[in-house]
Amino acid sequence: MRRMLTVGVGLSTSLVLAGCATNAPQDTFQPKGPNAQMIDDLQKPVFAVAGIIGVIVTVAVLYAIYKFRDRGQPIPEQTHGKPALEITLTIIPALILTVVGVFTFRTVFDLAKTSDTEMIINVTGQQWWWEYDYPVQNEYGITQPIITSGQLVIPVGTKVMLRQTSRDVIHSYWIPALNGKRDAVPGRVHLNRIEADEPGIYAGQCTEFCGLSHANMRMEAVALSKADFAKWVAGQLKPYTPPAENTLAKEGEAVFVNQCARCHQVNGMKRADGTAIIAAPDESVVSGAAPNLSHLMSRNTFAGAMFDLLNTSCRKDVWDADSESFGAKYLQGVSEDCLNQSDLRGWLRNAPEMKPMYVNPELLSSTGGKYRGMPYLGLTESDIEKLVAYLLTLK
Ligand code: HEC
Ligand SMILES: [Cu+2]
Repeated sequence: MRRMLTVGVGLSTSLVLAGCATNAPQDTFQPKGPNAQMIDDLQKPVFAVAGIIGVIVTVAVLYAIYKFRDRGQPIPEQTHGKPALEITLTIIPALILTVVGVFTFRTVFDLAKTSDTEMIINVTGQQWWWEYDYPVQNEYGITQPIITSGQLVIPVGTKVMLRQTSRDVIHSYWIPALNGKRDAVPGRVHLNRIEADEPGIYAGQCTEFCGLSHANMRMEAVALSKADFAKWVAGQLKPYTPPAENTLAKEGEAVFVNQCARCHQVNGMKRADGTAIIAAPDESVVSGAAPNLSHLMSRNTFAGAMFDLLNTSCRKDVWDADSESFGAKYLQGVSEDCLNQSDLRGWLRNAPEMKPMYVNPELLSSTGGKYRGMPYLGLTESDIEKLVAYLLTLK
């Protein structure tokens, strides 16, 4: 009995302690914006009420089990019904639930409010990354649609409406510091409002099981001051600058056109005869999409925010920056000195080895020859060298 008690107490204590962490970026109890704050304001009192009731009931049950345990005593007098007690015990929970219900409904409706939206971003989930496209919104300088992936960039203090959908299976978008989760369902558009109070990076991950790399389908919201956001927009709208002739990057561009451009769009890239190169990922990938790489080096993670594009020290510099200096650091993007060479090269060498993806040739017959994710391309080390030089120009 004693040993069982020790083991039980030990196990439950370690379970509770396992929940303690100073660096917990996906902690639901640390809201960083009004939507998440509304949820927090509801969950804390409800949790307290439920907790107190839980303790009272548990203690009462344990007491009754101990006190009235069978010691061979005679069966007590049997009675039927006690209306006063039964009515009281019905009314009290009903009252508690009514109060909780009123506040819950109010929060649910407040969270669903979209009439005061200030910015719209379309969010599309697919195995196993998120695409963001910003429709034209002249008031933010978005004079042409912007397409990016992995990191959702938003201005602080702005009510942003995410219009979510999916290209394949059901995913769920959740950045705990900014709002609750909302599913992304193929053929439907679900609205999800977020707003961040302060500049910084807010982490999240897909929360609807969506296949092999579900656990690697992460996302980050990057909040910038309004001035920095305008700079980011301007950067995303910069036209394509082909690498200079006779450089490694120029050779990399040629490799890219041969090996990558069928799936990955780089806006403004042209053939020698001046015609635009348009990717057709729908011919090779089940979801019909691959990340737009036009400004790859402006984000600092890749492949569903699973890997850093920045090396350890540059990453620390950006992620640990205070909210004053964060924006300027983020906007520097990834330079050659800061590039996480090993992960990017590893990705080009063999993507499915870095992130599990269904690219097994035996499975391709079931998907009409299409991949779920980026396949192994059998590139040579010299091609990889050239590609890295080229990708570094995609600022
Ligand atoms: C068959 C289509 C296909 C081809 C060909 C392909 N990719 Fe990809 N690539 C993808 C898909 C799909 C993803 C998203 C994978 C994920 O994040 O899970 C991706 C992701 C990436 C990423 C990460 C982008 C981001 O923002 O997360 C980079 C960088 C990349 N590919 C570079 C390349 C390069 C360079 C080539 C050519 C050598 C190439 N890819 C060829 C389909 C392809
Ligand atoms: Cu998912």
